[in-house]
Amino acid sequence: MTTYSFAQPQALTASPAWKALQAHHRKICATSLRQLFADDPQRGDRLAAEGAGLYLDYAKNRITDETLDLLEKLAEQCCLRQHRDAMFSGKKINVTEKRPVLHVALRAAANEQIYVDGKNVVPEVRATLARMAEFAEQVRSGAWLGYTGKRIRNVINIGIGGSALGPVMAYEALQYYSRRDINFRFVSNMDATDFIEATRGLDPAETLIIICSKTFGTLETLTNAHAARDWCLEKLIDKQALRRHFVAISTNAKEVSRFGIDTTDMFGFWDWVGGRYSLDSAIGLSTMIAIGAERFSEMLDGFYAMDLHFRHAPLRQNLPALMGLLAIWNTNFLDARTVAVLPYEQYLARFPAYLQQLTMESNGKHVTLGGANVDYQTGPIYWGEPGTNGQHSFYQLIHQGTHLIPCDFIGFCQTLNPLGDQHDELMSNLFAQTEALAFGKSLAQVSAEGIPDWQAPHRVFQGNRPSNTILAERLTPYSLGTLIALYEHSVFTQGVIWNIDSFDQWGVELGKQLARRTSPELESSDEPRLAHDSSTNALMRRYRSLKKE
Ligand code: G6Q
Repeated sequence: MTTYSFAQPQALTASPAWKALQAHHRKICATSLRQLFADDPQRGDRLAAEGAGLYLDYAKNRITDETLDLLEKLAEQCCLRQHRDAMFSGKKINVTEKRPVLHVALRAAANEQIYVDGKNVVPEVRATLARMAEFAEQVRSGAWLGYTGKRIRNVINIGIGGSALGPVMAYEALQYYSRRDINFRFVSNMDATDFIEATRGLDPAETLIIICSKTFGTLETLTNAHAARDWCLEKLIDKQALRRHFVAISTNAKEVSRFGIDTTDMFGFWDWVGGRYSLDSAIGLSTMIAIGAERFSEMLDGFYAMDLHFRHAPLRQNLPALMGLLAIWNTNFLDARTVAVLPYEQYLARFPAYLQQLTMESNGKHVTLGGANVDYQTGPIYWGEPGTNGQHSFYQLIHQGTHLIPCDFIGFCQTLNPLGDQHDELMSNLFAQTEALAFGKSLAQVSAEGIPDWQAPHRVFQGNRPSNTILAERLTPYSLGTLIALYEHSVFTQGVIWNIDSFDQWGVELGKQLARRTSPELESSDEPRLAHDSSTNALMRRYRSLKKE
């Protein structure tokens, strides 16, 4: 198959590869990780892969070589390779929105050619990056001044969802590399507290506001953008001032200019970039101002290196494909419903939140590309916190609870902030946790430690709990890029197997519509006739009456 086609030859669960995996699962489900490691002393070296500077240890998954063979057959049956090539060549694989999916074009090398409707998009991408770089460097150097001649000391990014989570996560992740004499703040919530707290203590004359909205029609973002305009004008008075303090990132030039931002102060992107895949586009402007154009370009190089790896590495060494297929195994055959992402790196504190959108908005779907209801689980719930903090809260459940929770541990061999032997301590916790999850502690071991019989059962760890460990040398813009692209392509791999559209988000659209209907009913001064269900009516009446008081 060389051309893109979304039609799977038969229902996934009735397909030979799926049935073979089910039979295989029945055969090996009683085999423990303890046994698998005992049977093969080389397992830890064999079940590992390296690509784009990342090392993936997947030996602590409940798999055998046969599992991998069968998962590879599943990938072939579902045409993973062909779908991947379709994405990279600009085919309209987002079928419900009839769009190509080309975040990979945002980091493609300058000499690559990727066509959308007969036009190579790479030169446009590069031209936008060059404009962003020029602007970012002006702000950083102080050449770009506010209306009253003051330097820009504060940058506020206003946007929500895909127009916020990437910028916040990347800013925090790369804070080590960022300018410390510029404050970066992020406003997304409709709750005015977000805007009020973000602007508290800031001088509008020293503030640059970046309005990020692909559609420029999102209620939260426009509301906060208007609040920001009022906040600026209260101090700066003259509307002309806004040109020195506002820029827009959008695909919608008409709405940008209707809002009052000159389109020469707008950085564009394209409808083939999904919100949650847009950090590499102009949506990353705040990141570029924070770390500079050169480091931003290193981040894009990291993404690109993982793109090349995903395209060219054989499946057994292909990190995103392996992670995606292991997620299928854990979700659909071991019946795991969630995945914990556990970065042992404080700078990645927002990485799990970023991944929640990437994974769950992409693969939280219940129908196939053809519109049929699926009869298997799709995207699991992603969640997590940095280690070691999580160890003192929810790890209890991961170790001894009744849910099976596959974990992704992420660690770096070198720290950016050396302090005594703290980094060794941190990493020893990571390694020890993966060991404890896999191998547990039996009743015999507990008793041998002299634990009294009555307490011993409480101190048993069943083990056999799967995890991946991802190691990189050091947290840099480049390694961050590889890490994000790793998950992007893992999500893609899962979506292909499940035969769903990983690139639409109709569930998000619903929220946008519903709020438009209810808000006039809350705001009107006359008692409105509410025609919701009795529960919603009662809640709204209660809110209206208490709000008056
Ligand atoms: C992401 C989603 C969604 C979107 C926000 C903001 O993939 O589409 O999270 O990013 O709803 O949309 P705008 O950028 O259009 O304001």
